[in-house]
Amino acid sequence: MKETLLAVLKSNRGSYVSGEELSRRLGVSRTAVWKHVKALRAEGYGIESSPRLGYRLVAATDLLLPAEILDGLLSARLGRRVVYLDDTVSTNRVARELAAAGEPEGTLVLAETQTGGRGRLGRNWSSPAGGIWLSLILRPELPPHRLQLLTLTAAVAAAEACEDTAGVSPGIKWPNDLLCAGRKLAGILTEGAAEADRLDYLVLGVGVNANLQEEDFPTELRGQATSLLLESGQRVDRAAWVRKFLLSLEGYLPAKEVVREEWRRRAVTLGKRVTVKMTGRTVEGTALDLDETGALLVRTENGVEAVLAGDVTLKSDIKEE
Ligand code: BT5
Repeated sequence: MKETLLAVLKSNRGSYVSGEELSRRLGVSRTAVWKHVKALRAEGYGIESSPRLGYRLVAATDLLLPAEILDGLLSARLGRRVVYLDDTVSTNRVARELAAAGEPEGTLVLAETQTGGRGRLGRNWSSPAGGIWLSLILRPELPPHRLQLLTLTAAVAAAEACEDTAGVSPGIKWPNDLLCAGRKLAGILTEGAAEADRLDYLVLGVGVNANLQEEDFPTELRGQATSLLLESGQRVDRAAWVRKFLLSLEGYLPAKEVVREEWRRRAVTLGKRVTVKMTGRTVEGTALDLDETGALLVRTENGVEAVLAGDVTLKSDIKEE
């Protein structure tokens, strides 16, 4: 009912629709229409009312409500079901629990804030209001050794969404960072469960600093982190960002070859001197390319090494001859 009311108001955006017409189209009393208008206002929709003219929608909500994501969503499979949470510990955690209980591919979990947002290796991810904190359930038919490609695919799709909706073109630092002039704009955390050599599910967690001001970041991140708002000077339509991300990602799945080309085009790591910290050891050398599994190829003193997981620090801007 509320959704239908919203759809009618949206299709007449800016103009009044009389209470009488709304009650006729919805098949409910005018008092019931008024109750739903109040509920929509509580969700952040700007709806003006006039005793003579009726109701009109003047401002969309700022929240990432399912109705906002679904309105204009062009992807066929991804994001068709949205689990929306005002506040949660971590959307990845919720998505993992849902996936383990049999939730199908494509379900999207979104939260306005996270109290225990996670980065890789148990690190924290700061998730104040105004960002985009999402997790997507995938059930890809990919051999486990090619899973890294999905993180890279998500990074490319996220970069495209930033370009499309905010005019911001981030670079990608292997494997999962979206950067603007060295500051972190977004990160990706891929988690999965496998049985033997078959993958049961994969949860793709994406965190984007969308409409965050410098003071929204904890002090230790200021100067290191950036947001779409800080980069473009404008607030981004977060729902449009999510829709574009889902559409781009769907187009690249299951990790098509073209992803590696798109990734290379945005890479800030290739051709640079890097230090890669892995569990237990560190590799130094020049980042050469990605291999077909998404591993980073690094030329070291001992030859070329394929790095599957690790933290990259760029040593300098010296290009490889
Ligand atoms: C990442 O880890 O970059 C993965 C971040 C994934 C977050 C999403 S949000 C939705 C979903 N639910 C979750 O619980 N997680 C996912 P990593 O490469 O380990 O980077 C973590 C490091 O980035 C931290 O140690 C901080 O230094 C820095 N950091 C933390 N919060 C940040 C933020 N909001 N913006 C920029 N940098 C941040």
